[in-house]
Amino acid sequence: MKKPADKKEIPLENISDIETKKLAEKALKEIKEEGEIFISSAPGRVNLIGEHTDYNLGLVMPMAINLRTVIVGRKTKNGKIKIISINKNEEKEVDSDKITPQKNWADYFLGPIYLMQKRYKLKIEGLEMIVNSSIPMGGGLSSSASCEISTIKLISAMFNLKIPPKEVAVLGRKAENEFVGVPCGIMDQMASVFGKENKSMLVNCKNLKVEYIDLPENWSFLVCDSGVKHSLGSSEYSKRKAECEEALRILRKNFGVESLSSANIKMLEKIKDIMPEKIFKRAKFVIEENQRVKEAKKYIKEKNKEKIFKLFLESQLGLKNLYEVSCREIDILIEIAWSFKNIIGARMTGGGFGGNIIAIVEKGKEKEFSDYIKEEYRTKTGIETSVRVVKPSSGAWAIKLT
Ligand code: GAF
Repeated sequence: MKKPADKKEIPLENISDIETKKLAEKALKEIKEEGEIFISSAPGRVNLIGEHTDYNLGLVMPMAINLRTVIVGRKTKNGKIKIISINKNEEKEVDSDKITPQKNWADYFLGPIYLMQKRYKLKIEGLEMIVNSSIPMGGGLSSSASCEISTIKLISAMFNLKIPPKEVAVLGRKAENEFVGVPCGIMDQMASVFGKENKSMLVNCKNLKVEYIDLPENWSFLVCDSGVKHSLGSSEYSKRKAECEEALRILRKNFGVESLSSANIKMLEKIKDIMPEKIFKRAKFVIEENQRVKEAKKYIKEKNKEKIFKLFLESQLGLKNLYEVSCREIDILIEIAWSFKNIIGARMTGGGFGGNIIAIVEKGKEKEFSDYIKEEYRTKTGIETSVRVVKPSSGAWAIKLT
């Protein structure tokens, strides 16, 4: 093995994305040997609107953001898969022919590798992967999906696999559902694969069709972290999913619909009396939220700030009162955002029970908004919020570096 001092500089000039470059520079310092080195980069996302509709085969409107998970990696011959996390300052190693869930952060990388070994009959002798991410973990900005998608892209580049983009997203979700054990929908993986600069996406989760929506140039997108992630999040997520299945069972029996997203409010009202109240509330939220995504597309195109404000507000109130996935801290943070005089729209983003809110303000108002929400949130809760301006960004990719 060569000493680090003897190592050649690895060229990064072909990488135009500044965030990736920054993350890669640090990761490359950990590569111990020269030879073929590959790099992958996958974004996190914010969901503008369409929450908890993905696993109901409905519509979502995420945008990929300029926070990314970068992996640099190389093939080895020692029969081991070694993953080094710069963020955690930890490394994990498993036998490459005996990958099983480790019940820790490594599973977001091992899951996709395991599935790819099986599906594409890959012979992996060994791998070394160094991961560096700027997506906060557990903040509802899809750090897990970005790890899965970055891994799939990296392995595809290394083994010269041409996997169609939708299959990449499906594989990422499968890894999370079956290997990590989280019953998520497909939104986050779709956003990480299909992101585009300056655009959000309208994804139909039934057929995985993606339509790109131009975002007004003078709108700025900010994420504000509530600073909490309530542990009941994952168990409540599974409960909501089961409640939606129960609502669908009753709706299907009466109207033959194939998903909650193909039902409507009239149908729901007709069977209100035979549906438990909680199940009714969950179904009402999903049906209305799906409708809001369609309206959001129209109002974004029209740059109609008042209508967007109202839609985001109704989405948030539905998440709080009907779907019951908000929490005290998010409610406070949102109320503060809504009270900012130049706000265009604000709502929680992601699964709920903490994490981040997304707020839209006009360009030039970012600092004023950030100072305002930080100060007010500190006064009301004693918690510091971190505010980040995020930009709609491109989806995942991978290349051979050397
Ligand atoms: C999480 C899940 F991973 C997504 O699939 C989605 O259901 C979201 O919560 C809620 O809209 O991010």
